[in-house]
Amino acid sequence: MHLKYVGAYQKPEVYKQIINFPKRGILHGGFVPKHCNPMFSVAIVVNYRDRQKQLDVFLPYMHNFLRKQNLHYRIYLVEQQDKSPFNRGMLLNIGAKVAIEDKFPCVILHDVDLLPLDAANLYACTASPRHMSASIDKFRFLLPYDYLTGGVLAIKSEDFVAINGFSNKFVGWGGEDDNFFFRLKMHKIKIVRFPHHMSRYTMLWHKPERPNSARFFTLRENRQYSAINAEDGLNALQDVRVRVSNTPLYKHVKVQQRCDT
Ligand code: BGN
Repeated sequence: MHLKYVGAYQKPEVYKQIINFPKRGILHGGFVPKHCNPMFSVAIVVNYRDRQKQLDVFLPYMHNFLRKQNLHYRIYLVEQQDKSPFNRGMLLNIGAKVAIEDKFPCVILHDVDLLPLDAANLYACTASPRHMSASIDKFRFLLPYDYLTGGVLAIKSEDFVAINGFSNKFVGWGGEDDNFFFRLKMHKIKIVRFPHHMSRYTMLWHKPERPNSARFFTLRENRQYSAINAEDGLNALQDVRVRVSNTPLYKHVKVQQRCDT
């Protein structure tokens, strides 16, 4: 099939790398195909709190979807267990850190309310970070803006480390992904996308989150004093307690902030 890559949709170069994997065919929070050698090792890192109904749909759907792609993959469910405002950036930092310590060369940062609709949407990293959820039903399958990186993003672990992950300062809804784009830009890392018809997702319904009004300020501050980004991110996760356990369907990364208010 001839694919057209238009505008924000560029032809990506695929990044092939595997790591040692556990026994084939066995669920260990993930999967290794039985009948072929996988070309990709991928950690799916999911930020989560209190969305049991969505999780009950997400997990079986994703395992079915991913198993068909013949990948070596593992799902990391990163759960914020304290009552402080939700911190997506911090959770993704912690989940990615655990996955990178497990030697995964590629992390896919994934919201729990998004389900991929196209089998061709390969859950693997490209040479440049790939924004995977470019076409969501909630946004009438249109990309809201060109530099959006929220929803689902595949990024090589080395790039995630190079930009120091996400800021930990965006609490509540919004902004952390825009700052993430700014971090990529500062490091001259461009994002790519698969074509529209390979990037469709459906969003599971939930009550709208209340946007955090401080996000404008934090975004501006991080832009103005860009050195902040080097001190706030993957390298600044001291104030959290992290416990990791294994379940058949995911590796559970439980997060509790020490200064819980
Ligand atoms: C944007 C949010 C993103 C979110 C997308 C899609 C902000 C920052 C304001 C300048 N950005 O508006 O975080 O992923 O919508 O929902 O709120």
